[in-house]
Amino acid sequence: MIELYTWSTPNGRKVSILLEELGVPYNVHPVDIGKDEQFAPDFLKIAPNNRIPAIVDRDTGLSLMESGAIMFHLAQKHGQFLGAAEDFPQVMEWLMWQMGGFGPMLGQAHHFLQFNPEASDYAAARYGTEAQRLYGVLDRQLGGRDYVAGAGRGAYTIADMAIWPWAARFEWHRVDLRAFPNMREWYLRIADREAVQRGYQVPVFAGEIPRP
Ligand SMILES: N[C@@H](CCC(=O)N[C@@H](CS)C(=O)NCC(=O)O)C(=O)O
Repeated sequence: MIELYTWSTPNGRKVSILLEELGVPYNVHPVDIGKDEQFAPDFLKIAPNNRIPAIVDRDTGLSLMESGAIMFHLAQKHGQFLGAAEDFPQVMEWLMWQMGGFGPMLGQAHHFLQFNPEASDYAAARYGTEAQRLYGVLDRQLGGRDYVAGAGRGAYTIADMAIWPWAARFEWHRVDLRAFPNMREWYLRIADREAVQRGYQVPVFAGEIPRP
């Protein structure tokens, strides 16, 4: 049994989507970051970086923070969503691209474009331009493919599940997904999955998935 500590954000949804895709049982522990619950001493014991998501795997006693590490652990444990053996380096490449770029840069875009757009023209331009660049990178990767990693048209893996919840905030990034047609098709393909629809609404219903 997995204990999932999460909130309704892109990083949190990565793990709830994967758990739904795996179909494994899990208990949800909401950590409302709007109320600073991520700083509670009990949560710190599980997540030393004070951020969601985190899990405790009760089968082994392992506690883990960092969504990429959690996803890799769960996918490896259940032998799913890592693609074929020869796909593995590319799955990691795009998972790391999300962890190092598509997540952190777009997280800054949320602050400077969505929450405080008047604060700094420089910051808004910097993160707005970077968002457009990252969407362009993904759109090019998805040309002629169904999923980001894997041979041929690709395989649905944790790399897609890591990137997709961030793409679901395209409106906050001031991105018109119609300008990135390969990515839009990929986004809608994943949005149509029932497991994704369930995982998106963990731990609380947060409105319908945006459809460009
Ligand atoms: N690299 C971490 C980032 C986690 C992260 O930034 N989580 C956000 C929500 S999406 C959070 O907990 N924010 C609380 C805060 O900023 O205090 C991961 O991928 O798990």
